[in-house]
Amino acid sequence: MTTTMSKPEAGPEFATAKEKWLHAYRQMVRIRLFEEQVNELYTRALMPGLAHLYSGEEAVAVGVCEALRRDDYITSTHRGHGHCLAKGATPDRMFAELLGKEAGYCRGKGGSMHIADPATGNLGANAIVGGSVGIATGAAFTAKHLGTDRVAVCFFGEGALGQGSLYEVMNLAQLWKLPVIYVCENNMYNEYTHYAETTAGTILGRATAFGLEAASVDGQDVRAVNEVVSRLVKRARSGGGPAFLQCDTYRYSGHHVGDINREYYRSKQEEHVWKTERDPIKVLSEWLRIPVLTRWSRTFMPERELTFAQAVREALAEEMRRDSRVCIFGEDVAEAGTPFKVLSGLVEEFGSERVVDTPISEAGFTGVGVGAAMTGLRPVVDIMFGDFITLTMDQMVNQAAKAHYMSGGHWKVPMVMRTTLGATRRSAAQHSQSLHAWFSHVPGLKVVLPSTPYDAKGLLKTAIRDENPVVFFEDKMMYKLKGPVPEDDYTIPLGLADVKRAGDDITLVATSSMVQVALGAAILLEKEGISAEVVDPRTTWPLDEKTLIDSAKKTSRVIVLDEGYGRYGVTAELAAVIAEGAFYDLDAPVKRMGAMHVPIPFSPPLEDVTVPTEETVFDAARQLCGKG
Ligand SMILES: Cc1ncc(C[n+]2csc(CCOP(=O)(O)OP(=O)(O)O)c2C)c(N)n1
Ligand SMILES: [Mg+2]
Repeated sequence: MTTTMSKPEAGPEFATAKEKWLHAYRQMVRIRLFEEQVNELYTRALMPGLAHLYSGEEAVAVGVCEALRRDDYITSTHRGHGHCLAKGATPDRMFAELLGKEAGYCRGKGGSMHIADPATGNLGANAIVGGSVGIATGAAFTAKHLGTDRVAVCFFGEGALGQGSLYEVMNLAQLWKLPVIYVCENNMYNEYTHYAETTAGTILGRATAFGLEAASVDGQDVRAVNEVVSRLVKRARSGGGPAFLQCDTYRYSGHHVGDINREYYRSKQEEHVWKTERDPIKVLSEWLRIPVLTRWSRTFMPERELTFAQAVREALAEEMRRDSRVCIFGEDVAEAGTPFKVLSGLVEEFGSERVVDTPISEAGFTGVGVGAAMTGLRPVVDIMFGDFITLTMDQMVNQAAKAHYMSGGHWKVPMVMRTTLGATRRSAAQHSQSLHAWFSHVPGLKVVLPSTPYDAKGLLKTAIRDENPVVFFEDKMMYKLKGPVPEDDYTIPLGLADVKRAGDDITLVATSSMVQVALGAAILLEKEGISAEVVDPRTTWPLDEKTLIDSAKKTSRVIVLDEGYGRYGVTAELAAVIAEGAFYDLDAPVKRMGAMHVPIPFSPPLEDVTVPTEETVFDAARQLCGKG
């Protein structure tokens, strides 16, 4: 039977059902081939940053976007190439973006995880899990408010079910009858953790609780996805309100390209079944009775010194052995040992009762950490990227930091938050920030910034033994840095600066990763006859003002370096302390060097100029010493 099908407004018209599904087939193959190219570029080290491949999930993006008009909105995720292409983006500009080029969709400033394309209604991919649920809901609000019949689709992985903001916006969307469809791509894994371990109750139950129209569908069957989404879109366009769609699907490769195959969380057998029996392209080709056109992705394999990561792990292991109250909460901290592998091996020794994998619920598990600390445990809460501390702010600032003082000293909160800072991984602005100044600003929190493996071990052990909250920032670029670390049970007091190199002509006060930069600059300066002293405060609070001021008085010239933003940041505070304490001994104003006041760009050449380097510090120091 021949039926006339049409893609709503601005899309191609299809004379027959077969034509429509051939078009969908091509769209899926296009996405698959695109991802294969990404994989190839990446494995040949031609692509910066990280990419999360969509291979295996094509039927969801294509099934959904084929039910949308070009002017409808979508928001996407870190695994977003398929969404962008299905909504109408072109591969050339996508590749340009992935390579950090001016010709890319975001002029190279966003990269793989942040592609946005206003021309096709794509409000943007987002590297924060659950980060775009508000944006999609807001777009639906605009559509309704302006009297248009546009709808918004919010794509997210089942990992985002752990984020409270999803429930806040679903409540609003239902109360206000907004034309938004929440599409949950359930590929069963939150990185390396099965969703059954992170999801209480049912997925759909979370939407029906708010009265949303809710459905689930085989996400490998593009026709089934398209049919149900078309119904939900029609309903939303005509004022029927929001809906929630669970699409069961599977990702074929590692969590991101280049990720080693981690067999402990899913078996080769499971992968094989999905790839051979449930492949979305195969499913449709069988229905169309055409041969499968795509080639399949290849397998993605691509005195005692310790690394910084090993030193952190050793500190944790020693403290966990010493004190059974010490436990770890966080995303993928157990078998995976975190994406940076910092915690590898701990769950094997201490068990999953003490090394606890959590849902992607930073606010939730940080809050649990605060309560557990108040009632007798000593939790170490792991926030994978420092950028995600934004999600924990109330728990840290209003709860953890206040409990001791506001209870008249009754409560103690012996909790450590470990997280990362630092740019230069081509990870773009939501995975590159150094936000330690925020916590340094809050009385009740101590803030630690280790710069060597030795300091990392000694400071972390002290932090875990502290009776109140400590935030411990690790620069992710330093995890592989090697240095001497004693096997002994040593600790380093918080609030004690360290002179990392003695000098006479200029003081470089530097924190975290900037200590290594300052030491490199000091070697360059030495060749110019300038003797630089490098002072590392090690903690921004408590702050060892005396060591800083004494060094400034000795050398009379100071540069303060920190990877956080220069404006209103740590450098401002340190410079003020030195100016107040050593004013009459200074021969020049204190110079500050930090990250430029821009979101950290994805594009490698742009990213490279946003943070101080050995060369820029060298130039600044020469100038300050009158040799520039
Ligand atoms: C708020 C936040 N927490 C943690 C992460 C680190 N992270 C990136 S992807 C990911 C897993 C996401 O799982 P899911 O939502 O199911 O998407 P999938 O990768 O399976 O497509 C995690 C934990 C993040 N990007 N954002
Ligand atoms: Mg998932």
